[in-house]
Amino acid sequence: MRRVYGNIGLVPWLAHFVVALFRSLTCTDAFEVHLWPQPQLVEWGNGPAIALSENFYINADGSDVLDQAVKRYKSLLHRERWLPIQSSSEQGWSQCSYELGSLEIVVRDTGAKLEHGVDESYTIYVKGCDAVRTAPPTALLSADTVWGALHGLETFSQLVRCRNSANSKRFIPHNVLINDTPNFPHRGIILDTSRNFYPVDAILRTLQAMAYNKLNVFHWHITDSHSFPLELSKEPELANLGAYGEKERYSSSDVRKIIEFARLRGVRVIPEIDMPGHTGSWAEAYPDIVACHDQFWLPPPGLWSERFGAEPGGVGQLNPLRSQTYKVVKNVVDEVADMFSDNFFHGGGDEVNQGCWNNSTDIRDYVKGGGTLNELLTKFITKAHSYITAKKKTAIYWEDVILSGSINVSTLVLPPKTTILQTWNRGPANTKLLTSAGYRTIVSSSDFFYLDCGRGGWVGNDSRYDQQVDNDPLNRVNYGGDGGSWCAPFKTWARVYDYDITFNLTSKEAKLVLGGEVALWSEQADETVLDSLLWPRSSALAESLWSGNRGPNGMKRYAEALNRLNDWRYRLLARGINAEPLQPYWCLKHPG
Ligand code: CP6
Repeated sequence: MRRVYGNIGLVPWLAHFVVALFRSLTCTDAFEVHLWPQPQLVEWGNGPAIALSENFYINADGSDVLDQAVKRYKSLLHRERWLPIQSSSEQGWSQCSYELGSLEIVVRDTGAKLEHGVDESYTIYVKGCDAVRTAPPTALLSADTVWGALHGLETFSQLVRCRNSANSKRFIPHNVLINDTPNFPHRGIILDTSRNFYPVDAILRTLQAMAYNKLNVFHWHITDSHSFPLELSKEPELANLGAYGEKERYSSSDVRKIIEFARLRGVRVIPEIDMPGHTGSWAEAYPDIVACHDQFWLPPPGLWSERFGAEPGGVGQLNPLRSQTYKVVKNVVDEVADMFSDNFFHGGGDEVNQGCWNNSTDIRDYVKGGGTLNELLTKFITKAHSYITAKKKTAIYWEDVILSGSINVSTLVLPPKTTILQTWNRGPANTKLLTSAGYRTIVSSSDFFYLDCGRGGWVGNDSRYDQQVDNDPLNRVNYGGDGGSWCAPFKTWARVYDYDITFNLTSKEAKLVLGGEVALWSEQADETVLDSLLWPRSSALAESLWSGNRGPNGMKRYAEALNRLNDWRYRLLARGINAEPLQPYWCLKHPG
């Protein structure tokens, strides 16, 4: 990856400081626009606001992706007459006597493929309307790749606003220079479409919202124990019997549509087939290859600890001793690898549970004969990994393949260092373990990035109310025995925003952190709550991974972020994304 703007750490801060000082001496503050995520470097110039001409157009050539993006943004710019939520004063407004006729886009390499590490940088320069005002203003967006140009178009759209509610004319601020590139190449969302089904258009809407936020990875947790919603021609019975119904499944043309919609917006789609754990749904078609698939259960009687000796993990795990297992797994991996164009493939590997495997007689015999469960997991992952690499894909696994609560760590599978591991337990401690072991790492810490947390499970322990509520653990709400949003507390936007995914790492270790993903596990979610669970908290991740938004002393600037995020939330609403509010509206009307 070519880094265009080398030292992006200090330069923008110096620039911000100088520009802020300068701005305070001019009377241009009334013309405020809010950008999200905050670009690395913005220089707000000094000068009059520039109106966009009514037949404003965008000029670009060369690529299909860019042509389509130009159409979308032309229409968005035409439709969206944004007035910032907190904008009231028009003091200090002055207006350029020329209008801005067009935005010119120049892309150096229109052929760059959308893949991990592709250059996403862009530069915007709106200039003209100087004191002399002798020539019409111009706007230029330049980028190395179309993927950078897409981000630039999004930023450009956020620069455009109205002056007041009485006038729908669009304006762009004075002389603006923006130099932008992300801090982390991998910025994503995990969506679990197994516990509850999401229609295709809910996924498309999510991809559109991701593009607005410059998020670039849709990690699609397609299958799990509860349902198998993916149609596969090599294994049709998996969805025929494992999906919730005729309509609750994705056809190959649905998948193509999702991937192409995402690609046109600069978003990669990474499929996850979770295995060997979390495969109960496979048993509808193949009961013989799935251990403990009959362990879906209703409480009470029996606690999880009595059944499995641990908290619930998966119910239904592929049996690594059956040769049929590998036939099915190879068919699934081969077809999914061909369906999805991205060269990353997520092979799952989380929460493998000893108790479940012990449930199978052949596994019990194997263990009696001196075999260990770790060997079984190693055998499974090694084989499945060879199917993934045979398709020229880079495998991602959950960290559990080397660190596990229920299986002894020291003897666990050691995948090759080309593999990427995704952490979800123990916050920074596990990121440290994975990166110090030399693995490239994606951070999805459940303590910070699990968007389903704090809404689920059972009554919960609160000793103040022991007399008033029934805290009997037997009464915990059941999810069918597999996983569950049992985490607490609810993760606020500020918590997502503030988490430093490279905390306590050496610079060598930090370089192995590719980025992060927030997760929406769907035991208690479907499309009715999708937008409000994802947004604007995923926007907080988006900015944190894009520019970090850190001050010179390393601290986050919540007050500043809050204003912008409030405005961004309302702008997302206007764009059709049902993002939840951050505050009472009153606070927005009484700033400061
Ligand atoms: N499903 C799968 C889940 C979870 C995981 N994998 C999960 C575990 C704990 C919490 C939330 C979600 N429901 N397949 C873990 C990666 Cl708190």
